[in-house]
Amino acid sequence: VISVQQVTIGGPLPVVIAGPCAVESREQVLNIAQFVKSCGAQILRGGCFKPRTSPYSFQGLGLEGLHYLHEAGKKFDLPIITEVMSPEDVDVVAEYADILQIGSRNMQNFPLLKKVGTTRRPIMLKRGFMATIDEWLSSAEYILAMGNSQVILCERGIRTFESATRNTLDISAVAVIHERSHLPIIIDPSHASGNWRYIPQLAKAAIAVGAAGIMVEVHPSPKSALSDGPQALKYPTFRTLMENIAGIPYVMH
Ligand SMILES: [Mn+2]
Repeated sequence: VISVQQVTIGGPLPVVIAGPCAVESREQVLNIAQFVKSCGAQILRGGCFKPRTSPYSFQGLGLEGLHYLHEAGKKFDLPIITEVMSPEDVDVVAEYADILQIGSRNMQNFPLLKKVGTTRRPIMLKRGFMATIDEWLSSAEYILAMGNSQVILCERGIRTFESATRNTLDISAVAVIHERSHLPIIIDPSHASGNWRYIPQLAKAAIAVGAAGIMVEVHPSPKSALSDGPQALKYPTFRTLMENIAGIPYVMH
């Protein structure tokens, strides 16, 4: 069980982490933070250092974005999570972010794993989209072995032959992790599906299977989002999702 300020991850209730794929401006992240807080989200997400498939895509606001995210978290009393991409950024990101995220593409970046293992912040380790559960747990060991016991796993879909969704959500990973590990596991239906239409159903499945929570991308205007617009939930959809998951029986593992 991992505690971040007033939030407990892996405790008796599932947590909801929500926010934009990328911090695009101060106004954007303040607006989204206020909205997701009003719906009951407990943690604010936002990408500042973005690992994009193309070098010509928006790369994130970097440290400037982190300051906006930090301000929004403070203002609306939400712990914040953001991705750190390189070992040299770890110290500054750990200074401002409450949880550090290791992205799917960096799951086996061992120098980065060792470096975040030296911080005192909880680490959310996303599953590599080509990684087995064993490889994922071995990566978690890199962080644990450095003395940081606060590791949160995040299943975000794996690459399969199926092309109807961006990735294939491996819901069975939750059951396997519950058997093999003591670490809490979160589901990210946004990156798993790549399509906002499927997210409410996958989020409900995540709660029902006993995941410690979900992480979803929310944007007031997905069409103008600088990254991952097709999978961003509009405000009304997110609010409905929050209402719906509140009624799902949750089995703690
Ligand atoms: Mn994203």
